[in-house]
Amino acid sequence: MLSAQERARVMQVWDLIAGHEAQFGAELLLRLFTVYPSTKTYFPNLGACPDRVQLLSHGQRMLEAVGVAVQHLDHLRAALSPLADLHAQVLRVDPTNFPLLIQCFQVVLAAHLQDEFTVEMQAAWDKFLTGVAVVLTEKYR
Ligand code: ZNH
Repeated sequence: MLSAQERARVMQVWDLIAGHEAQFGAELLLRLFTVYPSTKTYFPNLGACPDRVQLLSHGQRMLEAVGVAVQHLDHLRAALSPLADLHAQVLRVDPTNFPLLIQCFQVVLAAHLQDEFTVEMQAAWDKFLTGVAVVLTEKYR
């Protein structure tokens, strides 16, 4: 669980992203597909030749879900339950992909926010995203 200080840091970072979900999300996906090409196999419409409009639209949906998680830090499991069903039962994304996305997310944040994205913020954000990934992958069993 996140400490009060970690929560504050997660919120602080989210305030910098909010309103730019599509751009951050598109960059995240492009980075994920480029650095870890195997992740493209899950996105038949998007991975092969990433189209800017689709990257923005899927990126926005993904980041909006992250925003929902930020608003429900105490109830991640309940808030993300439908999304967990989708990833486990429909999309069947292998859980090993989540740490790859988390890593790319942090690089995108660092590239944008630079000195504003402090070591402490990265630590809090890593813990938060790992919590989200745990919820999204726990219905696989
Ligand atoms: Zn995911 C989808 C989120 C991870 C793959 N996703 C999705 C969506 C969302 C999300 C919101 C949409 C839904 C609807 O529409 O309903 N994800 C998310 C998050 C995360 C994720 C938050 C983390 C953090 N995913 C992921 C990964 C992968 C994926 C890692 C792989 C690699 N997803 C996916 C897919 C899809 C999704 C494939 C589908 C797409 C379409 O639709 O096309």
